[in-house]
Amino acid sequence: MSASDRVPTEILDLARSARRVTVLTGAGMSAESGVPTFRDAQTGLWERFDPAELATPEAWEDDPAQCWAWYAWRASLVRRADPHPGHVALAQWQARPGIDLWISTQNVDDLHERAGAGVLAHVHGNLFALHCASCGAPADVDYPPITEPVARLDPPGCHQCGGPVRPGVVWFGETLPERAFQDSVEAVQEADLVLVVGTSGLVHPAASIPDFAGARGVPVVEINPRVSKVSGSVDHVWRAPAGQALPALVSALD
Ligand code: BV8
Ligand code: ZN
Repeated sequence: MSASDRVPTEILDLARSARRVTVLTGAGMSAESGVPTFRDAQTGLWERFDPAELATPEAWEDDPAQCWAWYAWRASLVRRADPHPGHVALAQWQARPGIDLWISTQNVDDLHERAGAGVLAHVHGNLFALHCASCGAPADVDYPPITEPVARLDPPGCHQCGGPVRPGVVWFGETLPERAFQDSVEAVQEADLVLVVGTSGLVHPAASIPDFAGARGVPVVEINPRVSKVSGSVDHVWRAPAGQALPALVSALD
């Protein structure tokens, strides 16, 4: 079966004629690289914790050492993960002559970048952008290189004020980086095709970004093996994993 046979015809036609493509990715984009999605049950030591409770300022205030240990574990998972063919396909599409392709991701990992793609926005921040929780100074330290989950790790001290260093991610209850959100909305409004890949559509305001396409009649395609909160408001649904759908789509563009 050729690549174009594996791609739904209407989606392939849209992709072939698109010149300005905006791709919105969620945790499902990293799943086939072995980075668990937010909704997947946490494994091992972190199994009994709800990520939505750990990814909060309250969790950090209550117990910085537990929170820092969770992020050090997640950083070690990302570091051991490799971009999958879906990440590579997006980078290849982005490199095609005459194509503008913007990626806005809810993911805090760097898998898109490590596949060679440029990322317009990390709307929920970046796991590796460490900074001081007290004075905001960028930190010149890194997560400890752990290979197994550790229940508690004291966060390093800021080299400027001694305050605790935190991950550069957006916690629940924190506002999104204004620039990242606005750039993502503009990229959706200027696109002639929007792909929404691997997101449950549960977390706001990121989940509302695809809506800005619909308002202007820009076709929106969801790539997700399961139904999500965005499924009802997109134009085309492709029930397939990102690591299979995106390579099939990009290799069928010619
Ligand atoms: C905000 C960084 C203004 C951290 C994340 C009460 C108080 C305060 C706020 C709220 C409140 N109640 C509600 C809110 C708003 C809240 C929110 O939306 N809550 C939800 C849960 C109801 N939002 C916020 O707090 C945001 N800030 O609103 O500020 C404000 C301020 C104060 C008071 C009020 C308002 C900030 C939200 C950002 C949270 N940070 N990440 C970290 O990573 O540790 S969110 C985190 O979860 C991820 O970044 C991601 O965005 C989200 C998970 O969503 P998904 O990416 O969709 O992943 P998920 O696991 O859910 O789904 C995976 C999907 O992939 C599935 O559909 C699956 O089918 C699919 N899939 C699986 N495998 C594959 C696949 N798809 C393709 N291929 C595959 N192989
Ligand atoms: Zn500081």
